[in-house]
Amino acid sequence: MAPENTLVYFDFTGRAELSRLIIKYAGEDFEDKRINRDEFNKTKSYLPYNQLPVLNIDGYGTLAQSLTIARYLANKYNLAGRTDIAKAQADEIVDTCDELGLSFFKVSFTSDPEEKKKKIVESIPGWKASFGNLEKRLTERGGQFMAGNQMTWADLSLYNIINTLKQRIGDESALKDCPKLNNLYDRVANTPNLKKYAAK
Ligand SMILES: N[C@@H](CCC(=O)N[C@@H](CS)C(=O)NCC(=O)O)C(=O)O
Repeated sequence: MAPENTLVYFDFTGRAELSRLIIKYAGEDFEDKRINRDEFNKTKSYLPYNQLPVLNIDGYGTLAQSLTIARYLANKYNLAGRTDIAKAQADEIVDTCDELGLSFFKVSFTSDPEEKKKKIVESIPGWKASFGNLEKRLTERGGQFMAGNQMTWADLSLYNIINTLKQRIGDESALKDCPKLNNLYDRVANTPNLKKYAAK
């Protein structure tokens, strides 16, 4: 049977990766459609906000906005949090990681490591403190999961931002004093579905 959902984005992690991780973690089948600039330019005017990502949902149509898509998928696959408070806790972490991700994205095209370091320090105020703050939040919430004492999309969002830090920024010093974040990252990375996905 053809996959029910098609997630459309460019061929990089960016604003689609959290949704990809949710779907992969849940072990669901979906089409991970990655298009190039030319294809994008041809379809742009048909997109709700002329931007990607979009999720084409069988029987509904097109859903836009990366965090809306990810939240929809988290709810669908029981990864949004069980209570109102757990959901809000998860949203808080996702928003924090999203903000960090945007700021990382802006500097990640600089290839010279020294130049990149300079840009990070100049343009991302308190970027190291952000990981310290997340470590503190995780500790306050029991040290195991970011929200509601169970795995949620907030943990996947943390995994995603740490991957961005490792792969695009190449400076992991911000995680030096964050044992709980590192431990959570390892637990998420070692889940069978995500291990398989990362190996690809
Ligand atoms: N708020 C939107 C932003 C989407 C966005 O900025 N998409 C970019 C790619 S990361 C895009 O489609 N750029 C192409 C363009 O605007 O021409 C979201 O979170 O989905």
